[in-house]
Amino acid sequence: MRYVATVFLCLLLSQVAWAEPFMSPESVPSARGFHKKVIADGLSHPWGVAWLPDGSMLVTERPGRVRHLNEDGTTRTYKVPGGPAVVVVGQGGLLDISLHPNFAENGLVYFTLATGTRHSNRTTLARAYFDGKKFSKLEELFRVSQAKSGGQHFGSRMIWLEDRTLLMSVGDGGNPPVRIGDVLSRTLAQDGQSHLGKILRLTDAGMPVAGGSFGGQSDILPEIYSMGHRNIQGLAVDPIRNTVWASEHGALGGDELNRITGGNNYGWPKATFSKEYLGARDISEHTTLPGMTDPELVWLSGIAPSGLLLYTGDKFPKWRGDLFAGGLKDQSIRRVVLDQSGRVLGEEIIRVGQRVRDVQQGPDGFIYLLTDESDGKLIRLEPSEETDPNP
Ligand SMILES: [Ca+2]
Repeated sequence: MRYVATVFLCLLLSQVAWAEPFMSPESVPSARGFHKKVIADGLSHPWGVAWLPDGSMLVTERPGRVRHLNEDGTTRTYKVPGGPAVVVVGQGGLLDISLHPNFAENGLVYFTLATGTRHSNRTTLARAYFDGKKFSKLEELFRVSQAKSGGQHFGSRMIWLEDRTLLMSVGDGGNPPVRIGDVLSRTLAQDGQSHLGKILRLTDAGMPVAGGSFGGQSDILPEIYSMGHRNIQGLAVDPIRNTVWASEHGALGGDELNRITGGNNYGWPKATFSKEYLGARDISEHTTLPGMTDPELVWLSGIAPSGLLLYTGDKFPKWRGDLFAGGLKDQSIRRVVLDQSGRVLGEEIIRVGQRVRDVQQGPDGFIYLLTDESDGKLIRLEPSEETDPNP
C-alpha cells in the first residue's frame, strides 16, 4: 500500500513538474549550421513580411510604407491609398501584413496599423487590393473599441487559422500611468468587454465568429479568442501539433511563450513573473493562479520577443518542428526546441546583433528575419557547414 501511495505521489509530482514553465537559463548555447545573408537593406523599421505567389515579398515599414522586393533585387515603394490614416507614434505605425488565404483569387492584403492621434489611438485592421503593381481601396475592417493615449502596446500580429478566420493580437494599451477612464489600461487585459490585452478571432470581413470562443459567456465579447495578455508581437501556427503559439512581452523581464487555446485566460497582469520598470517591484504576488493558463517558457530576464515562427521547411531538417522567436532587446533569434507534444526541451541562440522584429519561413524553406533599425535589413538564414557561426 505504501508502495502504491509512493508511486501515486511520484506521478502526482511529475504532473506538477510537467506544468511548470521552462525557465530560460541566463546562458544559452549557440545554434550551429547556418550563415546569414543580407537580402535587402535600407528598410525603415520594417515590421512584417508576406510572400506573393511569384516569390517576391511585401514588407511593411512602420512609418507607413510598403516595400515590394522582387527576386531580381529591384524594389518598389507604395503608399496604400484610402482608408484610415496611419498614426506613427512610439511603437505604433503600419505594423503587420498578411495575404488572404485566397489571395491568388481575390488579391486581398491585410494590414494592422495604429490609427488616430498621439493622444487618442487604436489598433486597427484594414485590407486593400493589390494587383501586383499598386494597392487600391484600403478599407477599415475592425478597430479596437477603446482609444488609448501614447505610443505603447498596439500588438499586433496576424495569422490565419485553417478555417480562414484571422487571429490578431492587441496589446494592453500601455504601462502605468496610462489610464482609460478610471482604471489603469493594463487591467483591461482581464476585462471581457475590452479588446485590449487580447487575441481576437475575426472573419475575413473583420466580424466576430458566431458562437465566440468562451462558450457563450455573456460577459466576454464574442470576438475575444484569448485574454490576459500584455503585448503579443509573435504569433505562429503549428501545423505539426495543430496549435497556435504566441510570444508576449513582459514589462521588466518575465517575457512569455504561450500555447494558445481559444477560451483561455493567460493571466496578465494578475499572474506574471514580470516586474515594474520603476523600482523593479513584483507586478503581482502570483506567478500562477487557478483558472489561468501558465506560459510554456519564461524569459525571466527578458528578450523583448517579436516575430515568431514554427519551422516546417526542408532546408534545416534538424530544426523542423521547433519555434524561432525574434528578440528586440536580445538582438537575436531563440531556437526553442520542442518535443512531439510541444513541451519545451531547451533553447539555442542565433545572434544577429540588431533588434529582430520579425522571423518568417519563406516558401523556399529558408528562414528570413527583419531588423528593426532606420537602416533595417531583410536577412536570410542558409544552411552552412560552419561549426560556429557565433564566434
Ligand atoms: Ca501570462
